[in-house]
This record gives sequence, C-alpha cells and structure tokens, in this order.
Amino acid sequence: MKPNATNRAIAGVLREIGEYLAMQEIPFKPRAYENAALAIDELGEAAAEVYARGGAKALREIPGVGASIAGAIEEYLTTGKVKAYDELKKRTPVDLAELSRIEGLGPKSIRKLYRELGVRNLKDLEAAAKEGKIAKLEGFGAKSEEKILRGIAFARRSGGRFVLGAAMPLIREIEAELASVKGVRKVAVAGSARRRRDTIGDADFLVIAADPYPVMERFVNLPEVASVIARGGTKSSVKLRTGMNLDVRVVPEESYGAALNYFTGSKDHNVALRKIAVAKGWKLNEYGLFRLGRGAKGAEGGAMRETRIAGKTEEELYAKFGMDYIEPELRENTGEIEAARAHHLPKLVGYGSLKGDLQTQTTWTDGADTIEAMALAAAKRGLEYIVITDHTKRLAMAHGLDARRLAAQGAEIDRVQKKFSGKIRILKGSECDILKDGTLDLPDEALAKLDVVGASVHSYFNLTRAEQTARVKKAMENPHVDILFHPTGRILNRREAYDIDMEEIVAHARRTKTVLEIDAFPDRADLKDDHIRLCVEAGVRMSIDSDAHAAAHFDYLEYGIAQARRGWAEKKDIVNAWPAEKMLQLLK
Ligand code: DGT
Ligand code: CA
Ligand code: CA
Ligand code: ZN
Repeated sequence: MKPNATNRAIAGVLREIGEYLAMQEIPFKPRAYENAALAIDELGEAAAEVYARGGAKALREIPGVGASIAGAIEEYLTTGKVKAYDELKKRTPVDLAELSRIEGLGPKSIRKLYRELGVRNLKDLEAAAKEGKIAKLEGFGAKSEEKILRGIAFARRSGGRFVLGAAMPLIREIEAELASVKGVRKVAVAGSARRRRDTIGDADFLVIAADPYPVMERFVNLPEVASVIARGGTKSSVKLRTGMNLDVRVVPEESYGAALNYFTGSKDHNVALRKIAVAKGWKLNEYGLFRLGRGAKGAEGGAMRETRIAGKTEEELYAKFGMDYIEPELRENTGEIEAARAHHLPKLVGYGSLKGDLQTQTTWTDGADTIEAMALAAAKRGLEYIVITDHTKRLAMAHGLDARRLAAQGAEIDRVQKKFSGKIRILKGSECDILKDGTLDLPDEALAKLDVVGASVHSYFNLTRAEQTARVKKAMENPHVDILFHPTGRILNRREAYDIDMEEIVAHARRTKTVLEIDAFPDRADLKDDHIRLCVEAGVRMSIDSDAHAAAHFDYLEYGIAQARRGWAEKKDIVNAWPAEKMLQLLK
C-alpha cells in the first residue's frame, strides 16, 4: 500500500496513459482516461481512502472510472506502479512532457511527428522544422511549421521554467508529505517559489531532521518522481514527471535560519549580504553568521577563530545586520537591503487581505459557473464583494454580451443579490473589449449603468508599439473605463506581451485615474512585478483580480497578492484591499 499516492499523482498517471494511448491512435480509450483523470482531480476525498474503504468496487463508483481504469488505480495504490503505463512509455520513447509544451502540439500530432519524422524531443522537432519537413507533412503545412519554430524559440527563451500557480499545489503536497516523515521537525519551501517569482526553475526544500535517511528515502520515492538525479546523505535531487526538478537538503536546527536564507536567495541578495558581512569582518554562509578573530593569544599568531553570532532564524540574522526583516518576495537586491537598513521597507499588502474581486466570468460567457455559484464561492472565502465582468460581443467565441444581454444580466444580478443580501455584494461590471481604434465594444450608455468597467485587449496583438500604446491610452480616456485588465496581454510560456510602452501607460493611468489590474490568473501574472513597482512609485492604484472562469479559481488571488508584494505594493496601492464603498470612491 502506498498511502502517499495523492489524487493529483493518480490523475497525472491516468492523464499520461491517455496521452500515450492517443499517440497510438487508439480510439475512445484516451478520452476515457482523460475523463477519469478529471474525475479524480475533482474528487472530494482521497482515492486512496475510497479504495481502503471498498476496494476496486468502490473505485468503480467514481464517475468515469470503469473496471480497467479502477484496476490501474488499484495497481498504482498497491504497488506504486502501473505496468501498462510503463510499457506504453517504453514503446514510445518520446518526451511527451517536453513536446506538449509547444503551443498547438497535442498527443496526436506528436505521434505523427514521431512516426513520420522520428521526432522524439525538442531538438529533433527543431531540426525537422528547419529542414522544412514538417511543412510537407499531411495535416501540418508551412503555417504550422512556422508556428512550431516560434513555439520552440519561445520555449528556449522561457528556459523550461514552470508557472508558479501551476506548480504550487504540488509543491505544497510534497511539503506536507516530507513534514509527515518520522523525525522531521520542520520543512520549508525555499528558492524562487518562496520568493514567489511568477515562474520557477525548480523547487527547493529545506528540512530539519535529526536523521536525514528517512527523508531521503521518502523524497526519492515520491509518487510523482520520474527519475532520481542525485541521492546523497543530506541532499538529493529528482525529476518529476511534469519535467520539473526538486532539490532537498536536510540541515541541523542551529543553522536553519542561515540555510533558509541562503537557499531562498536570490543569489544577488545573498551576494550583497555577504559583502556587508565581509566588510564587518564576519563570514556568512549556509551554516551561519560568524565573527572571525584571532585566538586568545592575539596578533602573535593564534589561529583564526570563528564564533557563531547568528544562524538559527532569519529574523536573528537580519537583526545582527542592523536591518529590518526582509520578506522573501523582496529579496532581489533591488533596493531592499538599503531600505531594511534605513528602516524604510514597505508594509506589504497581506495575504488574505483582499475584500473583493473585480474580475470574474460566469456562464453568461466563457465561465463554467453561474453568477450564484460564483457569489457563493466568493462569500465562502470571506470576500465582501465581487464584480461580474463577462466579455463583450467582439469576443464571439466566448458569446460576448451586447448591450441588450448585458441589461438582462443586470436584472439577473439583482435577483441573485436578493438571495445573498447581507452575505456578499454582487456588483455589475464588464470586461469590455478595446477595439482596434481604441474605442470600446459597448456604447457609453451601457457602460454608464455599470458599477465597474474593465477594458482589455484581446485582438490585434501585432500593432506597432506606438499604435498599441495610443490605442490603449485612448480606451483609458473613456470616462467610464475604471480599470485596464491584464494590461500587457502576456501568457507565460505561451505568448509574449504585446509591444506597449508601459511607462507611458502608467503615466497615463495617473493622468486619467485609471486603475491597472494585477491579473492573478497563474499564467498571466499581468501586471508583472517590475510594472507593479512602477505603479507604486507613480502613485497609480491597482486591483488584484482572480480573472476567475470557475468557482475554484478564487484560489488564484493568492498569486496576484504575491506579485503585488514582489512589486513593493502596500494596502493603499490596491483598491480591492478596501471595502466596497471606499473601493468605488477610488474609481473614476
Ligand atoms: P530558479 O530555481 O531558477 O527559479 O531560482 P532559484 O532562486 O530558486 O535558484 P536555485 O534553485 O538555483 O537555487 C536556490 C537558491 O540557492 C538561490 O536562490 C540562491 C542559492 N544559491 C544557489 N546557487 C548559488 C550560488 O552560486 N551563490 C549564492 N550566493 N547562492 C546560490
Ligand atoms: Ca529553485
Ligand atoms: Ca534548485
Ligand atoms: Zn481578458
């Protein structure tokens, strides 16, 4: 029995089996595995518990789980392996994880590229595309070849990094898993994940335990592990099936603070701290902060002696330097060390401090849940208000609203609001498309009736910098437009921001009193940290919105807060850190 096979791990294996089957061009089965994976993902309890309670029979009662899939789950729960999966994987020596990161490449096209051109990985793919072989392939053509080449260039530039919000749930599961190992006193996530960068290269864990052996043992046997890169006595590295690497280090309690500081980074922050230490005649490393001095005999040649002066906690470490505690999100050596010495660090907007969410979509357009379901979920999370901001008509794919349907939605919101009176305020809003010429997709009379108007670009990403900037500035000048949603349009690992002069936009936001959004949807993180800092410095207000397309997406607010903190934002900078009345006053 593998009690540590989480639903996420099981779903991951099922999904991959589905993908491999799809590559074999086997009909129906891939979809069945994909559906079962979804069902396991959304299961209200651990599949391991379902199995413990009623065996394979109970597993079959999960929607979408038939006899053979129940068998695979059972095999995985009891042996930690699925033979069919291992065989499929052996038969198709293709790096699915790597190749499916290229936009537009699914299991079927990957299969075809493998069969016809022998493409196994990114390198093969690039060679085939450069030789013009993909253009000649049936069902591909010159356009897809070009797109693939662009996708590869993009994957290279983004350097195989992982979106924080996509990786974090698994990182937290693993953190809890390591914390449950016998003898473990403490586990911390360090590195860029602790600093909350929008993307991370790998995940770093720090553990305090008297005996590192069981920690290493559990770590290399985590169910998500694809291969062990290195296993040592106190540190190890593994590669997960998602392609991400994990590092773990076990440290003794007395150097925990110094180790946490070291492995949290950033490297630039560490280097700057170490320089200060050296100037004081100290030494700083992952084991502690030490004073260096001659032995008792003094200058005549007693051996250099090290005295530990700090290391158990980070607080103690910064205090020894005469600095205020520096939150991990700020540790990039971009002025935080000077500010900490001068006791001028910002009081960062707190996690869990948002009172509302100003961008949410519903079943009226491309959202998965009704106004009511969204309101209920938001209220449960303690939000005091949400704004319903469905798309407008230019986005035909999402069934965008015209003025007539927007009015009908308003009536529906009034109806739902009655049910929720005293629980949550449901405000009327819109995510109104900015047209090519900078005018808006709804008439002013329609916008005037709304509580909050967001405007955003979903088309003509390829305008010149001057054109794009002028277009967006024009939309900001509309007196009804309160917020510019996802201001740069980037999608992490998929699409570059459109070319726009953000310094101009920030200055214009100040002139027109337009709020700039920090879209918290994990692969957007838009505004990004540097832009947020520009806003803070210019006194431009921001909102942190989930851009939820389903009730579960309110979880994403956390990632928006994280980026706001990386941009040095305080509560005063964030309009929805305030109650509804004050927030509405802060708008135009
Ligand atoms: P990532 O993984 O690329 O998103 O970024 P980090 O910051 O997590 O970097 P990683 O995983 O290579 O190393 C974790 C931390 O360990 C890093 O933030 C600082 C520390 N560290 C690693 N290598 C060095 C080094 O050569 N010098 C110093 N001072 N610190 C280092
Ligand atoms: Ca890292
Ligand atoms: Ca690392
Ligand atoms: Zn949008």
